[in-house]
Amino acid sequence: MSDLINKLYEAVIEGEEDDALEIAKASIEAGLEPLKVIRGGIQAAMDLMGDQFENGEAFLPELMLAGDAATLAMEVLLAKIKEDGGEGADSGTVVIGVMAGDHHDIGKNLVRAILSANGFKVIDLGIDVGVRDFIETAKRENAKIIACSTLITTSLPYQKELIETLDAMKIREKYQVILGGGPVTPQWTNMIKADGYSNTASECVELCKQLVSRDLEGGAADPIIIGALNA
Ligand code: B12
Repeated sequence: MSDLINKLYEAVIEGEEDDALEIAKASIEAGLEPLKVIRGGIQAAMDLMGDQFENGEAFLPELMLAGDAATLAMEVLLAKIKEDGGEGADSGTVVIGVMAGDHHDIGKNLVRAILSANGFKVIDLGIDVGVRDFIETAKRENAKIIACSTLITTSLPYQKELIETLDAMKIREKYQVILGGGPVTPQWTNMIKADGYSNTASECVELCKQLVSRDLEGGAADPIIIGALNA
């Protein structure tokens, strides 16, 4: 792996914001592929921090510093992904957000950037988004896809509530609801009758492309599951 990616990995783990930002910029100047840098330098570091936090080897202040360093580095890499993607064809509108109670937005931001770079119009509602906000925005923006991110187990029930609310409003068939984030599994996606799941942001592009092109005239279809590591 590139030396710069290793350096970014270390800087994120150490929570060194300035270093992480400079290394991310240097990786772009060196012509490294931004997604590869994100996976090796940021996502891998965040996974390690998550494991250490769970095992009691790292604590919340360290997690926060690492999260801040990751966010800063990610911003420049996301800008590069967007720039490389250009305008692209209009693939449809996606409303994205992090479920109520959850403030983790690094993964959601990555999904947003990659979808935009691939021609989707993405309306980003940010973090801690209520069910009604998702639905009202999707109606107003004439979106076809509602993308729900969550990293904490306690926010999972809001994904179920979103689908039940669409059902109760009798507008379920108008939207393809897709799910992602750590505690989300294909089983959960099936159980709450969502329309799709992908394990990573890059797989989400294929997921959305398949969903916007599928014909639902015959009624509800099985969810599309892509890259399900935890299946
Ligand atoms: C960074 C971090 C933080 C930062 C968040 C900074 C930020 N701006 O996001 C801070 C320090 C603030 C934080 C706080 C907390 N955290 Co935290 N955090 C993490 C950590 C280490 C990394 C998350 C991350 O950014 N990963 C990198 C990104 C790129 O990956 P990702 O989010 O998984 O996204 C990818 C895919 O999931 C997918 N994806 C994501 N969203 C979507 C959406 C769709 C539609 C699709 C298709 C795909 C998709 O695509 C992405 C890219 O491929 C994780 C551990 C981990 N390994 O996940 C814990 C973790 C998520 N946190 C955890 C906890 C417990 C907390 C706190 C409750 C701690 C506390 N006691 O206060 C608080 C919660 C605050 C809140 N209300 O949200 C637990 C959650 C356990 C659980 N299952 O409920 C974890 C798993 C740590 C652990 N192992 O215990 N955290």
